[in-house]
Amino acid sequence: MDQVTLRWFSRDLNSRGMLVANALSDSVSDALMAGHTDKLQPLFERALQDERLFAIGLCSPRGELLLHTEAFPTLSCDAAAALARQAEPRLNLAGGPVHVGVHNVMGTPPPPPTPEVPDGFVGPPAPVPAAAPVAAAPQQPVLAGRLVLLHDMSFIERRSEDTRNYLVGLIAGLGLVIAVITVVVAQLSWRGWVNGARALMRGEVLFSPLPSGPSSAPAGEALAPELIPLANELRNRMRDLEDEFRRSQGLHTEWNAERLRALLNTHISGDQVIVVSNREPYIHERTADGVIVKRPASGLVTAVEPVMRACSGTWVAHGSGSADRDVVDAHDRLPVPPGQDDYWLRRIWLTAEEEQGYYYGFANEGMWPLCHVAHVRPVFRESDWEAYKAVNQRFADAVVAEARSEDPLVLVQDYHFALLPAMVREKLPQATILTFWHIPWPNPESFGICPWRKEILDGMLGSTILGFHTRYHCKNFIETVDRYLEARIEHEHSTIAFREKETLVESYPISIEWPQEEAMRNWPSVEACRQRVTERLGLPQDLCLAVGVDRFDYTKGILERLNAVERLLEKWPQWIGRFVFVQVAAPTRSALEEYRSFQERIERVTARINERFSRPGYQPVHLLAAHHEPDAVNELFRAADMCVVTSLHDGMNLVSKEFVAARDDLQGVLILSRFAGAARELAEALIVNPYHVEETADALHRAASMPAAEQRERMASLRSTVRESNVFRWAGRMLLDAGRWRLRARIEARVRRHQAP
Ligand code: ADQ
Repeated sequence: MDQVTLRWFSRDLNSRGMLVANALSDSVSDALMAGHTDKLQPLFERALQDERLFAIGLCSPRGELLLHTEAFPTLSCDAAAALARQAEPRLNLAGGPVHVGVHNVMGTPPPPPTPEVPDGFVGPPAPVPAAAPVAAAPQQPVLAGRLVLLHDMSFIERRSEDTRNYLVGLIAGLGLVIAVITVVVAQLSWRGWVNGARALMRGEVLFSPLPSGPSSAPAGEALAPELIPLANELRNRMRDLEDEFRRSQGLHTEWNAERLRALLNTHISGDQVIVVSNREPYIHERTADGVIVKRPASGLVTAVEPVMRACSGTWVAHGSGSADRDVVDAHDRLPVPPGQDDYWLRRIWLTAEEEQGYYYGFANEGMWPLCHVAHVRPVFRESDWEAYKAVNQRFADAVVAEARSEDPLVLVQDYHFALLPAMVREKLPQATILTFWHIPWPNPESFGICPWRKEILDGMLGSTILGFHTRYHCKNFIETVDRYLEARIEHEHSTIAFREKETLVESYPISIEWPQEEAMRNWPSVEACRQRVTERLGLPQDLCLAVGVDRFDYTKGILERLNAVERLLEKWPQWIGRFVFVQVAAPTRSALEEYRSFQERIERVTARINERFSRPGYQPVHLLAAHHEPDAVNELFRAADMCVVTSLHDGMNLVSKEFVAARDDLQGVLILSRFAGAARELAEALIVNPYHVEETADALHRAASMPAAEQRERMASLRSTVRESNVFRWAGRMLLDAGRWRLRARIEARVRRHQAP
């Protein structure tokens, strides 16, 4: 029993004792005054029926123990009084402690007896002393005795024990309830934390702005409020690290127009840059409204145009527009882009026969299917070959005519000009000729079917540097040279020595120009794009929109894509009415039977699918066989839920990169053929084998059902790849190699001059 409890109970017992003493005091005082204390014994015994009263003793005012109950210990009245005065009036007995209380009992002594008057005495009344009261005054109470009350204290221990047990039980119960509540609350907030932490780990809230409201966060993945400061902190830290990394890398990571220009000024300073391609970057067409300027749907143009704007050279290309001749000067030149005049476009005019033989015939019926191995047989006609040679020579002559020095930097584009490098080299031996092959290079067996394989390889090896999109294509080319030419190959340096000249064979994955911040700010929002596209095509708003953007070319896998859409609707009928595929296809090479029949076949398959799955107000496939301006293509990319690229074979494929660049909202899924060069860089796309209809249909289903968070994660990674590996990097790496090569060539020439007798 602790001191506090004891003191508390002592006070309680004192008050109880007073009550008992008060109750007994009248009887006790009467008995004492009357001197009949023996009558008190039964009274005391009755009082002891209160279980807490242990014994009662009665003391005289002089301290003699007059009376006591049976259990009263050997305790004198003085000792009891001394104990009772203590702060803890306790007396330890064999049976346990007792509380000692001593209470005064006051009594009024009986009045003194009045003098007796004899019977019959009549006389005058006795004189009353002046001081004596008239009537008998009441007696003052005097101490009649003291009650000694001994209270059993064992009940305090019992009570204390009970209280302790009760308290322990209460605390245990409370603890249990609190624990249960804590577990429930913790469970709930832990889930929030875990989801938030997961989102953090996935980098969602680090790469994208924090969700502004519940609706903007993917279901169940809102960041717990307590994680927001952590996310901010992490994001800032990541930004710092990124900046630090960039700084530590200096200029070597970020490629942009300025850096390319700086490189041209340092490594190729004062050197003239001439680009040669079949397709011109701007086509002037005569229409009913006058002359209009069009940009062709061409990956090559998309890639090379920003380079030319950066280096202000001359671009030699076939003038194919109906109004092209009307806008050039006396030297068949005009400054472009219209209104900006960054570089010169030199147009070459071809007759219909020349175009037929060189372009449609040898290039597109021969070389294109030969290099793509897309199960369309190449056609090799002698007349086409002759035209090809003649046109290559004409372009080579134009390059030589445009050259202002004996060593210009000539950038030859694509399979239309396989012979041109050697032709230019013949006239300008000091020129640095950089040939980029935009399409794949097949294995030696496939290439071997070309009747003029040696001439083609010979012509290409006139290049100083020969670029392909991938190492795989480089390897195929080197093996092909090894098979068909007598050349010295240095695999370690990836060079081929042929006819006393060396050619470096290197991979330069092409890309797009990453959109400028300002341009991106001016883009209509994704929601606005969606609204415009759905309104224009009469589509419901809440649908899954897949898009394909290509030239109408059999290598692009448009047929395989349509088959996959059909299979999707068969296999997952829940998508009928909710999945729409929009294929934008720019007619191309329509003069060729293969292309015309391909387009007709696509139209037939589209009609078949629409017949099978159309419902009132719903048509699953929309085929837009038309050229679209870049803004319209961008709008479509931004409106879509996925972009489908299923090329059967593609050098790189820029559509996939343009789609990624368009999605600054980090949404949208890219489905990409493993046979496109881009698949080597864009690993976070859903990579498919387009020949496998089932696999492609499954990918469509997966893309259509992909959670927003996964889309964000994949898209963020894709975007950082495309942003870094942009077209300036492609051009910059080639030009750096060219610059090194030129430096080496100049040093060698100087050494030779010194050595000359
Ligand atoms: P292409 O075969 O033309 O290019 P791709 O790389 O996809 O293929 O580029 C096509 C370009 O044309 C893109 O910029 C795209 O936006 C545009 N385009 C496509 N369809 C269009 C349409 N209907 N309307 C408007 N624009 C459209 C070749 C090789 C590729 C290689 C490029 C660059 O075949 O493998 O990536 O050169 O080297």
